[in-house]
Amino acid sequence: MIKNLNEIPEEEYLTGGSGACAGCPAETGLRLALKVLGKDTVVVNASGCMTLLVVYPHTPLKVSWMHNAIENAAPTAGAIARALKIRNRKMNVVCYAGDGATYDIGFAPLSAAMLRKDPFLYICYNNQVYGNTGAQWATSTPKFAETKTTPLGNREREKDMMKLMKEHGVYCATASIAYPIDYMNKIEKAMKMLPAYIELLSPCVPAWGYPSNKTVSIAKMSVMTGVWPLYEYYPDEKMVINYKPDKFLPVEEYLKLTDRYNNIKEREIKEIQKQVDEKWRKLLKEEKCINE
Ligand SMILES: Cc1ncc(C[n+]2csc(CCOP(=O)(O)OP(=O)(O)O)c2C)c(N)n1
Repeated sequence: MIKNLNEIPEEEYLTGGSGACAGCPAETGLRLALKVLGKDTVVVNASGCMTLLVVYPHTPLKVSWMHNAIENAAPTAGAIARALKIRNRKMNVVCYAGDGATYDIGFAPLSAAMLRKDPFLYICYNNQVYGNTGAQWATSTPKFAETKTTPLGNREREKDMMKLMKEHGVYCATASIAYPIDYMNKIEKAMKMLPAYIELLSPCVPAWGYPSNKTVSIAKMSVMTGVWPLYEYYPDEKMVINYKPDKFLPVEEYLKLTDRYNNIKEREIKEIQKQVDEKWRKLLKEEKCINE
């Protein structure tokens, strides 16, 4: 377990020269994941922004990489992990996919792979839109956020993916790029109880509309306002909430940091605040019930 920033391994398996945008936390998320997983790792990717990290014949990666159709990255990762096991090869397999691939297009294959208990780690970097195709609405898009296809603000609530994944009886956790130690330790833990699902909130510079040096502060604010709770479900049904301050900051502090809420109305901000408060009430109640 990593206890402080000095203990983060120095080895780099994702080096410079990738095609990701400046300030992209999805790329950092993979870089940090590989520091935990090490050189004997296969990354399976679903079509999306991260596909542009590796454009033949160039690659910033020092590990194996397999790009897949957007819908079937999870079963491919599962098959690779099973084949490696049969051949007695000790390698880690991680599927790294966006929220469009995870919540929507690849959801059924992901669900099946988790139920089959295929021994791989699935990390969803969640930028809450179809980023690579120009920021369209996905079922991960939060209510009232503007996207290319919801220019007046999204009218639907996002899907509760943690709740769905938990039903598969696997380790599930949320993470934030602003809390790298928490994220990396969750990866280390997850590798001991595969299959596992980790969801990393990934603010998106072009889609959310903010300066590229603000990625980490926006990610931090999502946690400090309670919008993005950090918590885990274990296969034995234990639940842990990792960050529980005495008081959260108002959600408005988070909403005003990005252009996607530029036209949000006062009553809509109140509705989001109510939604966040309600979610927390339920999470705390659930934690108490499960762990008692
Ligand atoms: C079946 C299928 N539908 C649509 C596409 C087009 N497509 C390529 S990348 C992409 C966006 C994926 O979004 P997401 O999974 O959220 O990842 P991000 O681009 O945000 O990294 C889409 C829709 C595709 N490749 N395959």
